[in-house]
Formats: sequence, structure tokens, C-alpha cells
Amino acid sequence: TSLSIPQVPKQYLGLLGNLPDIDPSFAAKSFWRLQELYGDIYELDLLNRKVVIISNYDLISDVLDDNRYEKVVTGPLKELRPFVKDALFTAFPDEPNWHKAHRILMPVFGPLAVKKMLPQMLDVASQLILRWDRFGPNHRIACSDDFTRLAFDTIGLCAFGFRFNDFYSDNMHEFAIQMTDVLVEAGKRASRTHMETQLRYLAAQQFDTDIAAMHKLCDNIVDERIQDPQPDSNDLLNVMLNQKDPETGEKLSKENIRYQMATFLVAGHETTSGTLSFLFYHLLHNPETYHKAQQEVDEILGDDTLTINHIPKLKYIDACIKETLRFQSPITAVTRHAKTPTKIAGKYDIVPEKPIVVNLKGLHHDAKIWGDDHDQFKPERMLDFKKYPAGAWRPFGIGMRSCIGRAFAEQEMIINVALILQRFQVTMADPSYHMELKSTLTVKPKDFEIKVRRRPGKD
Ligand code: MNH
Repeated sequence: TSLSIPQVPKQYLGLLGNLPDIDPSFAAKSFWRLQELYGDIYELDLLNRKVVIISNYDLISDVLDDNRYEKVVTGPLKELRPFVKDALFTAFPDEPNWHKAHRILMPVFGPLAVKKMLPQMLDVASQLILRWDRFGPNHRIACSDDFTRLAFDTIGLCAFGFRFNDFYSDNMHEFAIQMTDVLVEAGKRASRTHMETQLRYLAAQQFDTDIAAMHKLCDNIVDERIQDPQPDSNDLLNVMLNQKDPETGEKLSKENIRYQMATFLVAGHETTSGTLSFLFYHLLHNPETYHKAQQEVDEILGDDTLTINHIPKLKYIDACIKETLRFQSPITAVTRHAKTPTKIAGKYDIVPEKPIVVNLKGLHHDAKIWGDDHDQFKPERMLDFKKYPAGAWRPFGIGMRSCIGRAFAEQEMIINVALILQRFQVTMADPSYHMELKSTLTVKPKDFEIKVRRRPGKD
């Protein structure tokens, strides 16, 4: 037996497919709304492609299987390819450069290698602390902006020894602004017809100019490193320039290194900064969790300087990060397709031509897994993480194409939360703030502001 996948009804005689149902600047929100209307599996006709959206654990856990499904680069990711081509995130499954870069880069993103990056991470973290300290207790801090500076500068320094110095100017580095514009445009293109994209030629021109400028900055960093090698540095750029792929004996090309660099900045900065913003939002809305997190920092860290040995002991903060990523994953979906015709979860026929959008919000709010309190922020549930089935928590994606930067991001987030709680009492700038989401491919809280006051005795 086989169940059929409900097709979302089309308006306007079907001429526009389901495009009228999708908000081009925030497609994920439309997917969530349609889940409420049409259930945990439905099909959309986006004119240039038909996609199936799946939104519960039963269906999604089937699609985790790398043997039967693989990543499909479509929608916004495909639109990003002019910028990042066949680098890790946007490579098609059969592109040789994915395998090559994966083999070369996996070791440098492993837990051991990431531990060695602690000094650079602390360097940037201390810039954030200093900046907030100088602002004093009355300044309204645009949370997402400062966490974006933090994430951007951290990758720049750890990955290529480059200082964007975002904390030293009022405006974000032009690279960050160009990148946001490109991400937003790529998101819109995914829910528009090709003709409409071409008609909006000013946006198209801006897209190309932004990409050229960002490529130039990456190329300059690479050229500088070739002219002035840093043999003692442990950064990713050295590895990318010098390491040979164990299988082919080849190195990455200069052009490919540029795309990898751009990818680390895209994949690493919005996700990490969005998560940190959400995390502080939740802590401030649930004062008992704030209190517990701060107590943990006082017990484990006290007034000491943070070292690598403190990190595994910060278990409650780790649980807060995990719960934040469950509650609202900054990357809202990953896309797969069947390698050969199969049945999703043994029930729904699916062909390779149809991309399957894995709705992570649906997975992370499946009441069958997370309980009736899935809509509450409860880090406690993450202290005993193993009690949930494998695949129930997937904010870093699935299988062989899951996040290569996970250990990096987790270390960066945990140390920054600890250092902020150690030094400051954080409050909401506007206690009546009501969270709205903003989407630039990844989602983050819109216009969320905080105030920080130095805790007594912490100087
Ligand atoms: Mn990351 C892939 C989430 C931080 C670099 N990342 C993914 C995917 C998710 C994801 C989900 C899978 C996408 C897909 O299947 O289409 N990443 C995150 C989250 C955080 C994060 C939630 C932080 C929080 N990621 C980072 C950081 C870096 C990074 C930091 C780099 C410094 N991520 C990547 C790369 C990939 C990826 C590279 C693509 C991996 C591959 O396909 O081989």
C-alpha cells in the first residue's frame, strides 16, 4: 500500500503554482503555516520544481539514511552557487571537490584541532567583553549585531588569521554587509520565477558586484599568505594551501580555497550569532534558567581565566545551547532526495526528481518525541540528552553532509556565554520586547536589544 502526498491547493487557476503561498523573504515561515493547514507531509508546486515538505520524526528519521537519500542542492543553496560554487556547503553530491575538501578539512575541524584555536577565540571574545564594558549599563546593545561581529571575527581569525576588526567600528565590515545582501537575494530568487529575477536587474547587478568584492577580499588574503607564509600558524588557510588530499595526492586549487573561505564565513557566522541571540532571549524570558546558568559559571569558573579544562564542565550552559538549537534552529531546513524510487517511512512513494525539504522545526517540536511542553524552553531536558532517539535533534543537519563546523561552533558559543555571564548581569533593554523573527537564509530574533551591567566585584 502507498499513501498519496497531499498537494497544497493552487489558486489563480494554478498558473502560479503555489508561489502565492510562499513569502519569498521568509519561505520557512510559509512552510510552518502550511504544516498547520495540511499536515506533516505535503507537496508544493514552485513552478521550476516540485518539493515535498516533511515535518515529523517518523518521516524525517527515514530520510536520515545516507544509503537511500542524498543532499540535493536546490532552492536558496543553488542560488548561492555563483558565490560559493562547489565548496563544501553547496557542492552537488557527485562533485569531486566535495570529497577532496571533505578529506582535507575534516581533521582540522575535529575536536582536538578546535581546542587549539581557543587562544584566538578568547582574543575575539575579550573584544566583545571590553566593548560591552565600555558601553556601561545604560547602552542598548543590538544583540544580533554584536554576536555577528563576534562570529565573523572569530572565523576570520581562526580560519585565515585575518582580522575583520568589526568591534572597532560603528559599521560592520563591508564584507558582512555584502554577504547579508547576497544571502537575502539568494533566498528571494528561490521563490521567484527566473524571469522575475532577470527583470529585477538592479538587484541582479548588486548581487554580482557584491560577490565580486567578496571574492577579491578572499583572494587578497590567499595571495598575502602565499607571499608571506606563516609556517607556525595552525589556521585553516595553511592547511588548505599545503595539505594534500590523501586519496588523490592533490591540493585544493586557489580558486576552490576562495570558495571554501567564503563558505566558512557564510555557514559559520549567521548560525552562531543567531543561536547566541536566541539563547540570551530565552535566558532572559526564563529567569530561573538564567540563574542556574550563572550559578554554574560561578561554581566552575569563579573569577578564574577560562581554560580548555573548564569547557566540558559547563554542562548546564551546554544544555541551554542544545535547547536553544532545538527550540528554533537557525538553519530551518535541509533538503534531500531519494537516490532511487523508494517509499518515505515505508508509506509515501517518492521519486528522485522530487526534493524533500526536512522541516527542522517540525522535527524539534514533534510532541511525540519532546512531549506536550515542546513549546517551552527547558534546558533540563537536554542534560540527559541520550534519552531521545537518534535523529530527534538535528540542528547540525544529517549524515555525511552534516555540519563540519559543529565542534568549532559549540566551543565558540559555550565560552562566550560563560564569559558574558561571568562578568555581566544581562537584562532586556525593553522588557516588553516580543520576539519577531528575521530571515536572511538563517533566522534570528529581530531587533532584540539588551543592557549589561558589570556584576559587583567582577573587575
Ligand atoms: Mn554548519 C553544514 C548548521 C556552524 C560550516 N551546518 C551545516 C548544515 C547545518 C548546519 C544544518 C547542513 C546543511 C545541509 O544539509 O544543507 N552550522 C550549523 C549551525 C551552526 C553551524 C546550527 C552553529 C550554531 N557551520 C558552522 C560553523 C562553520 C560551519 C562555525 C565553519 C566555520 N556547516 C559548515 C559547512 C557545512 C555546514 C562547511 C557543509 C558541510 C558539507 O556539506 O560537507
